Amino acid sequence: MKDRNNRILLDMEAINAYNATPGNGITRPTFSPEYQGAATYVIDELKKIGAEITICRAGNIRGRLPGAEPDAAAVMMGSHLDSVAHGGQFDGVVGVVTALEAARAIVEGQVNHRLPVDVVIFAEEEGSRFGRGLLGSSAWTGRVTPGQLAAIQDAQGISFTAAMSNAGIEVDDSGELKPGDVRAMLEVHIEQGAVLEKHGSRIGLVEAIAGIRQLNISIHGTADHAGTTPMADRSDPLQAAAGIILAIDQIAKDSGPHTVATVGRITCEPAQVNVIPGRVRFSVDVRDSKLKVLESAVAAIIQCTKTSCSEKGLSFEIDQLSEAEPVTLSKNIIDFLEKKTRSMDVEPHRMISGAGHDTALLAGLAEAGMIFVPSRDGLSHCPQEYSRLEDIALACDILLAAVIELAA
Ligand code: HGY
Ligand code: MN
Ligand code: MN
Repeated sequence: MKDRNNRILLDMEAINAYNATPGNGITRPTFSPEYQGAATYVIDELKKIGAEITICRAGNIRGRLPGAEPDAAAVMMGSHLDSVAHGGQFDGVVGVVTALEAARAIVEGQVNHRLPVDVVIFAEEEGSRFGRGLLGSSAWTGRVTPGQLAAIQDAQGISFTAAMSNAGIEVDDSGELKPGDVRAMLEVHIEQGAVLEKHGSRIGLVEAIAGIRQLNISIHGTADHAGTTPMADRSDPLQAAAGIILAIDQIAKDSGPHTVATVGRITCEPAQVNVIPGRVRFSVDVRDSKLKVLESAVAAIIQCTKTSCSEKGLSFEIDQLSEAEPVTLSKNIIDFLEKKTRSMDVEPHRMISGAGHDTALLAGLAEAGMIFVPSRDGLSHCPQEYSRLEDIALACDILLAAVIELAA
């Protein structure tokens, strides 16, 4: 097996050994002991090749190869190590290990590069611990202020900054990334869908990343006795929620060919078999690559909630958990990556990403591109997630060739 393939495999195995749910998918919440173990492994590997490590106030890790002009705008590559609960072994990890391996190749090959080359690990990409996705990259690019970051808490009431200090993380770069700091951002990621497989392509080049709105809808009724309360006398928020959730499915189908909406979490209080619920809360994740379509789908969901609750005499609140605008990635970078891919006798497939990525935030201040590898059966965010090592290694070769040329 090619040395590169072998090292990528060993890196992925080493990272995924840090897992809170062995045998039941990967669970690696940001700043958890498992996360710290995985991050420390990558940091140690970066230190072995002489990279300078800094950690910013939002927990993003950067390993820098300074280059001939260490103060110039850097070529950045990387992804994330946090996971959803019971997720897969490849989401985020593939982008980190290919960046690590490309950095090794640059150092071992004594490649002269003018610009700094950064390997980055973005914190809290999934939002699984602190409830807001793309949090590390949003804070690093100034979309989340230090005050907002300090106020964000996990389900146990531990704040983001307290969780960092509890994990013993020392911040040594409180700066925000500014235009001019980054020459380009490249991220390798699994596709997490079935488009590449359907097209028989080994490599996807992302033209746009879908926008996301994540909401939390709370509906308040009256908890009451399940046996003595006639149906006509009930204020049952779960009945309203059920109707809204069904309507959300139809709203997405009616909004646009690529619109998707998901209710992934629902809680019912007091959650007793013989008690009519008093309160129901559920999440809504809405996405589309066109801002107008996304916004009209969200507006329709809000209107549906208003109408349903007023008809039933129920009160409600809607909180926005997170938002990311749809982003078009750099045509220059896509053309450039396409040329690099074709030089390796592989025909890439241009596509939209339905999944959100940290690269969307970096695209606001630098030319950005994403290289996708196929996901078997399109599965992701589940233990069955799988991508072929040879596709990951190919993506690494393309990443390496691109970074060497961009940093020259
Ligand atoms: O939810 C997403 O799109 C990504 O996996 N965080
Ligand atoms: Mn991911
Ligand atoms: Mn993910």
